[in-house]
Amino acid sequence: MQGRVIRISGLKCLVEVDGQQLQCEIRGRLKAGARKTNSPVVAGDWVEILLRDGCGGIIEAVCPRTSKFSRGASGSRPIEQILIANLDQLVVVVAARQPQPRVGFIDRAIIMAVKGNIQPVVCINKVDLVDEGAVEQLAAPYAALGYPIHYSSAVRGDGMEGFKGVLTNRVSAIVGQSGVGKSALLNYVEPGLGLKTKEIMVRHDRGRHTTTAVQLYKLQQGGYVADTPGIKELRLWGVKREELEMYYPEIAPLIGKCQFGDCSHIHEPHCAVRAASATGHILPSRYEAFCRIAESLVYE
Ligand SMILES: Nc1nc2c(ncn2[C@@H]2O[C@H](COP(=O)(O)OP(=O)(O)O)[C@@H](O)[C@H]2O)c(=O)[nH]1
Ligand SMILES: [Mg+2]
Ligand SMILES: [Zn+2]
Repeated sequence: MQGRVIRISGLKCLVEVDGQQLQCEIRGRLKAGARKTNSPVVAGDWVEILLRDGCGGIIEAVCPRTSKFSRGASGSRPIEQILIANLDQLVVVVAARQPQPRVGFIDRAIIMAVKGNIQPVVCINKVDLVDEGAVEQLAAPYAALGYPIHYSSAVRGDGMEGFKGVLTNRVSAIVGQSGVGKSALLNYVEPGLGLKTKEIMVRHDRGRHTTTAVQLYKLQQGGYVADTPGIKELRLWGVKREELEMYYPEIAPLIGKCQFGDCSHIHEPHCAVRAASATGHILPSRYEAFCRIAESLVYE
């Protein structure tokens, strides 16, 4: 039988099979290959299960993933942590203020979505806290690049029907810094969820193993959505330093136009990217985020 993994915590796995939820265990040999990816079975996975007499089942195999949202796991060893698989879209939520938007976070989330074959969508929440001009300024770079953008206030209700529409009949995950309103947005869409807002992150072991339980919720209007709590830092995974430029649609067309073929676009003379950012063709905030992210990556 086939089912979709709804939640995984430790060795226990909740799988939806024909509309029923089933507690499953993971076959030992699936875990053996886990060292490199850390993620043999993740929420969103389609799995083959064997029913057990009595109750529950055993996950025998994981079907190939059509998309995945990953990050570099925390800790010093570089390993991939797949947060969720088989998503149609990644909704990157940013607050107009409180907390102050971090361009770097938005860019990293978009990069990991594109890399993982997922459509990124930007949602600017808490529009009730600022004037229209400020919202437009925040949205401008992403609108210019053609990413879908939504505006919302989970408190005042602006844009909430539209937000609901974005999720309908799709499999989505919501990411964003803590406090941007992810849980509040989902509670509005599906009041039955009763997600806690203002949640406090639980950190163990000096913060190295931040819990990142991801759960997929089924929506009444059709579709699934996952809340992703506790992502403070979104470390890129599997993006080489020299590849980063391809994930910036405003930089990619300039590849090959710098004086040096291996230009890093950070300090070299006659750099087409630096020139474009000096004239405003590339927005300064995006260029700064590019430089900061580039410095965190290694050449291969
Ligand atoms: N003013 C305002 N506050 C909001 C909005 N959405 C959420 N909040 C508040 O922001 C805080 C954090 O929300 P929460 O949903 O827990 O954020 P999360 O950490 O991203 O899940 C809570 O106190 C919410 O009531 C909004 O659109 N406008
Ligand atoms: Mg939350
Ligand atoms: Zn350059």
